[in-house]
Amino acid sequence: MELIQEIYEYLQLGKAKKVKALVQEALAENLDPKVILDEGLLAAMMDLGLKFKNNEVFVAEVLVAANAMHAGMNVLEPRLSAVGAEPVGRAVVGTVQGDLHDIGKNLVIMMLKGAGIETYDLGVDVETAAFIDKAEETGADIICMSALLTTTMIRMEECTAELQKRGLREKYILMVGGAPVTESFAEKIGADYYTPDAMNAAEVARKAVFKKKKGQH
Ligand code: B12
Repeated sequence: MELIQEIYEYLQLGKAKKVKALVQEALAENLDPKVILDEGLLAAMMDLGLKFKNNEVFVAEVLVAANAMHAGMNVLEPRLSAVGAEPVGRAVVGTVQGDLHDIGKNLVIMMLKGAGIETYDLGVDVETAAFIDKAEETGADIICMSALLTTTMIRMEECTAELQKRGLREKYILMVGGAPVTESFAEKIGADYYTPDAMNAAEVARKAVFKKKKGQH
């Protein structure tokens, strides 16, 4: 069976060790890391998501698949995040309070690192104030918030309000994303940028930091 197809199938079965080994094998065979990610790991996770939505699989199965996804992503990370010497900028990244989904957030981190942006991973279930506190502490340029639940997206709006309250709104580039988030939602809550995927997030973040450094934020 083709390696990418095997990665796809073993990920859905939640076989972390096997997925890890297959991703290593695929890299050894010089397959493009981006293809391994998109057509193997991500395609499997998205299709499993559909099955979950249709009640064809249970949370437990999605959870073991997510573990397998992490195992594969850990192998890919060094290849996707080849960082230059001097960071372009800094970002704090986390999943909002009440939300435990971290696969997308981890991908955003990988891609930001790849774009030369130093990242601080706040993890999941992060209180709004903690995003801002960490940004202040680390001298970050960007705050990146990820949400996968319609019930937790509200935390992003809380962040714009809290930044305003602290007189810091202009100091930070606020980026939001995650499956339920849309461009119009981002606009409505006063965030600076939304992108539908991690690849674009890195590009947009890079450009936004350059603009900010030129005083155009
Ligand atoms: C995996 C998964 C889980 C795993 C999470 C494991 C983990 N470690 O992350 C587990 C099993 C724990 C889980 C639990 C739950 N889940 Co869930 N889960 C999913 C699933 C199948 C895939 C999510 C995922 O990882 N996608 C792959 C990543 C790569 O995509 P992504 O996160 O969207 O990220 C990309 C972009 O959005 C973007 N991006 C992401 N973040 C950011 C941030 C910024 C700043 C930017 C710019 C871009 C960006 O870049 C990423 C890469 O390109 C989705 C289905 C789906 N289609 O989304 C449901 C889904 C999100 N879950 C759902 C639900 C309901 C739940 C539970 C409530 C289920 C339950 N009954 O317990 C719990 C909630 C737990 C909690 N409090 O968070 C619903 C949400 C419905 C809704 N509208 O709110 C979904 C949509 C499934 C469904 N259709 O019903 N889940």
